[in-house]
Amino acid sequence: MTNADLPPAHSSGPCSLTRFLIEEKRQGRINPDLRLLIEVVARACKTIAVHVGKGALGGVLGDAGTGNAASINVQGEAQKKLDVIANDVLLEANAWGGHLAACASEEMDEPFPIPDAYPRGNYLLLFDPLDGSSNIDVNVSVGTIFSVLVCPGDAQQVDTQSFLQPGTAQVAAGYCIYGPSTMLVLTIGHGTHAFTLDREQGSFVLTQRDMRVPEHTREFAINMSNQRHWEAPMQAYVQDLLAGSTGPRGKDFNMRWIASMVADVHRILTRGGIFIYPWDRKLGHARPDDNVDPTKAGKLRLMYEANPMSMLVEQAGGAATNGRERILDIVPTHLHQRLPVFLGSKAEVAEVTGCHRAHDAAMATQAAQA
Ligand code: P6P
Repeated sequence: MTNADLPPAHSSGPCSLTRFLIEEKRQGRINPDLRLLIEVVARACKTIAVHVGKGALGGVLGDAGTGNAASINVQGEAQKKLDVIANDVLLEANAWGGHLAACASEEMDEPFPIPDAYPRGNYLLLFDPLDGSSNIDVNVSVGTIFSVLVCPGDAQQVDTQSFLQPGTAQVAAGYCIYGPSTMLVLTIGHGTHAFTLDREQGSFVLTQRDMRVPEHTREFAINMSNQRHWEAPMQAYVQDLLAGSTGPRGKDFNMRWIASMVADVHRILTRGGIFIYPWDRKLGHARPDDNVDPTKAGKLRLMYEANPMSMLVEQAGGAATNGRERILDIVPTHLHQRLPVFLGSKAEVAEVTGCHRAHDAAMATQAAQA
């Protein structure tokens, strides 16, 4: 831990998440309800970490559903038992505090309004309760991703439309990664900060204040098995990476792909890199410019994966686009909308986005001359 990671000089000893949030409140950066929301989500993540950590001993591995009937979520994906457990933990933890109007989850078709038995607050919580859950059965890091919006209008009238706000409207975002250590990475719009769970004390402790993504990188993260399904600018960009120092980029690149967005993004926040899940035709995705079906324009989801991760990365000095435009500027039309994702080191995101924009411009010129 370097001095930069230590709490402000006037306070001695480790800085817990609670102390950090109180200091942010003193700076006028957070109000009591949002502070409560973040503490509740952090506590729910500690509960999820216990379930994940039990592995086979907890009887929580494998698919949800009974007998041969798999449980399929709104994404058309087979749910893992831990997907359902994590979702339930987050819903129960947030139901009674009075800070939320409603929740929305990757695992639920429709938003979950706070039950009438409890008071409602002005915040909306969106989450992917257990991202990368296909990795659980092989003991690879997974995580919880969350995003916080303000409920527009009357909390008693909350509906799906209430959630359809651009990523720039987020007031907080974060993830909890269940890895060799359990870490909470959080932004409330004033930098991106990392907290490590002290398992003896049961509290998250600030271990990295103001994470920074290096502007340049030699490391890319992508699932290369989809290469034949990509559009032309993506093919050309990756070919240049693979050509290394003998090609137009003039430097060699390394590749990583954990297939758990939280783990790949955490590496990028820690040491730089670019994370890419581009549009591809493999799963019947509509073309990025077709907009025929916003739920098919990519694999990753906008509201509870791309938006929170983009806020965290931008707050750490990185960038995030869908190959054409800034992710946080996208106005959503569907709660479970998907999109291509390019995020990480700012110069590398600019490079690949430039490739896509140049391709589009050339196609437009060609069409105009036809
Ligand atoms: P693939 C996990 O299912 C996830 O949504 C992300 O966490 C991850 O980056 C991606 O999908 C992995 O996708 O096609 O490589 O399995």
